[in-house]
Amino acid sequence: MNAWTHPDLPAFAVVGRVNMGKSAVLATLLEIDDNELIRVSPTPGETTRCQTHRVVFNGKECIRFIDTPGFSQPVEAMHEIQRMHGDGTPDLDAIRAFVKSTHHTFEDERRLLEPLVEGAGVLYVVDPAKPLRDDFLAEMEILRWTGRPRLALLNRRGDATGPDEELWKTRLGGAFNLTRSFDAHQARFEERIRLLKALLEIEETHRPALENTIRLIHDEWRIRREEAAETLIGFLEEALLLRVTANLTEKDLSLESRRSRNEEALSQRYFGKLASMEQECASKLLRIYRHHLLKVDADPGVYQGIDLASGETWRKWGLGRTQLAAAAAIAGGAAGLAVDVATGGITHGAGTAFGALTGGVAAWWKGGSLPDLRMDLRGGIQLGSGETRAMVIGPPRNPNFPWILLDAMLVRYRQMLDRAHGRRDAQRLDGQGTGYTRHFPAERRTLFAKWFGSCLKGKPNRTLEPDVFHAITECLEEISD
Ligand SMILES: Nc1nc2c(ncn2[C@@H]2O[C@H](COP(=O)(O)OP(=O)(O)OP(=O)(O)O)[C@@H](O)[C@H]2O)c(=O)[nH]1
Ligand SMILES: [Mg+2]
Repeated sequence: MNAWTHPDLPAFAVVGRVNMGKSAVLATLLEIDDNELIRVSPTPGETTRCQTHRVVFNGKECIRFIDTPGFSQPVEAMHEIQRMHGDGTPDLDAIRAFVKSTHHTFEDERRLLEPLVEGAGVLYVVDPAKPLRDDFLAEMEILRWTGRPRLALLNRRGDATGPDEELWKTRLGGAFNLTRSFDAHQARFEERIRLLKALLEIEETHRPALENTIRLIHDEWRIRREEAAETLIGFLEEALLLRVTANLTEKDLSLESRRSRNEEALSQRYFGKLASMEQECASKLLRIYRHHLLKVDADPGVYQGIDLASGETWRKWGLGRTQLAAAAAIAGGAAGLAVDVATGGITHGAGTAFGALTGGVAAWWKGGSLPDLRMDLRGGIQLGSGETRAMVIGPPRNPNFPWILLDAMLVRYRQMLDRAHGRRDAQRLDGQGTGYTRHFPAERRTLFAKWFGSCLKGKPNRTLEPDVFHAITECLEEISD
């Protein structure tokens, strides 16, 4: 019975010299960032036994890959196979005899060749920046003798090219059915699909199974994008509806020093909650895309930069002033947001004059510490023995705010898609970078302006939601390219 392969399933063994990035290639291809499942490490000889990784859809295995220990003595192993075989070119039977022999000296080679003897195809990983020495040629020769379908993968580290690059290509071209590049630290979805399609080209026997697998991977990717879009909509709605409340006595409110302390504390709470919502949304995206090592940075302090006077903020995030005004105008003066844009949003002075209730917090904003939050004082709440009033603080009045929230998430989404699962270093998604909403077509801008406006007013427009969902999905697809 075969230990590594099954006649109905395409199987590929990832082979090559120790430390060439075999495990990293597999980890990126299969989106496994867990070192317990695939050990990727700068220490050579980390993978000491073959290990199967199954790709399963709906409980059914579609394709399997086998991570293998690296070649450690290829030249000696090649000579041994030739010696055992005698005259002529060794074939699969000769390799089988070598695998079954009881040499202690060639343990790695015997282990890594076992899946090939059982029928697995070959994914041979090399770093073309390395000098092409005899031991690499010996590896290629042994793999050629197996007669199995063979794909050579150039896993270049960074931009480094070596003096033997062309020679590598020539020699690989002679010993393999196909040569492709795949950067285990950079490859994204499209490159992963391209690699699978290359396997399709070399493995005739399992063509339908491979085609089906590629279809399933595409379908699953689309489902993920839809889940991500739903997550984003949920987050935006929750964030725009967010209000924090404190019950204050008349004294708390009338004494200027107490009042501003309370306002400040409440604003801090508001931004703290907002940051945890961002954190939660980004964490959900990470789960959808199977990232465990990536972490999220959500800093309540970033919104301190939401200042209408700062051209930098306008340019970096969200829509420009004219775009915003246009979006709002087309949205049909959807009260709240549109009014802000028409009257208060453009200049700081007009903004504070417009919102009578925001007067108290405007002071910090001028001082650059916190943006101008919506504030409301509701009377008549009884708390304990004394009369209290509820101080409610809501989203920043800056009409750019919803766009900035969306942009920060879209930037994180892109940062996440750019992260290859084969990497093992720490990285944080900070959402800092040039946003995308500025480039939205006018129609999409108007749609979002309407929907944001409804959320900011506390009444999310449900009838717009299908269109918003569609628009976000479309936008995530654009970002993925
Ligand atoms: N920069 C960069 N580093 C890489 C790339 N692929 C692998 N590495 C690094 O190279 C080292 C070895 O990678 P592994 O995937 O463990 O190599 P391996 O061939 O499985 O090694 P063994 O199992 O020990 O034979 C790790 O530190 C990887 O992070 C790459 O595409 N770019
Ligand atoms: Mg390994």
